[in-house]
Amino acid sequence: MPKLGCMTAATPIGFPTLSPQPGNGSANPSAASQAASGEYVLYGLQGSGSAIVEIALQWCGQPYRVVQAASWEANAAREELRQLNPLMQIPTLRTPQGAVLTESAAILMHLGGRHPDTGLLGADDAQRDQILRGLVFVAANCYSCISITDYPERYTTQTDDASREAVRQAARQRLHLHWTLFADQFPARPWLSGAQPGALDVMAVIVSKWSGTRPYLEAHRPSFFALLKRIEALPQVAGVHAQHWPPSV
Ligand SMILES: N[C@@H](CCC(=O)N[C@@H](CS)C(=O)NCC(=O)O)C(=O)O
Repeated sequence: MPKLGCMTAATPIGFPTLSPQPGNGSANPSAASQAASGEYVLYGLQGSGSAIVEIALQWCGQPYRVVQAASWEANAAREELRQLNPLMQIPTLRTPQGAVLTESAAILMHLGGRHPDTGLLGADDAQRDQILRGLVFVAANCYSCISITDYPERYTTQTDDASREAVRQAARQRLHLHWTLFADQFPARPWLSGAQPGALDVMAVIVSKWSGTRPYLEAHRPSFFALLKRIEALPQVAGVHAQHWPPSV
């Protein structure tokens, strides 16, 4: 598997200290039996967008466990994921009440709304407006490009490698442009979410991990790149980040 976007890894992850861990996805109970488990159940994989939700769940002090699953990971949990989310995308989250939540931005809004004391959605209405705007910007304009760079064959009727690679490269350029527009429109004050870090910092720091975005930003928006490194080092972020992207030795 080429290391391009988020479809890169199969190492088990997600070992919060907040709840017992069941092991990997194939050993997990069925999706149906988890419905009233009293904890969040997160479908995800190392190096993927499920890191966004892990950070937020820990930030909110919510018990959860991770089911190792992804559309590209051929294990038993893959079918569970399909049942919950026919798009087969991660993160997919089952709430303690048994509801299914998909879309990382919506999950951040859910957790921030349920736990206002965490400040995930900012300290006041004006700040929240900008955080919600930023979350939708990243989901609509950046995360969506990752799907194209990972799966260019879905976005062209051409079947030859050169045509698919052309689609991938166009999406990659567009992704990098969208990040520069984001960096220019969402100033750090000193965090993307305002005086304190919050949901927009979490979304930006993870979605910028893929498809050459960080090297591009380092060259073209160095202060924004430095901000992302500061977000990575936050105590609310660093542990999950290191699990998903272990520091190279
Ligand atoms: N709109 C979704 C996108 C999620 C997404 O694209 N996840 C990737 C992993 S980082 C995925 O599961 N891709 C598999 C596929 O599309 O088959 C979100 O914002 O959460």
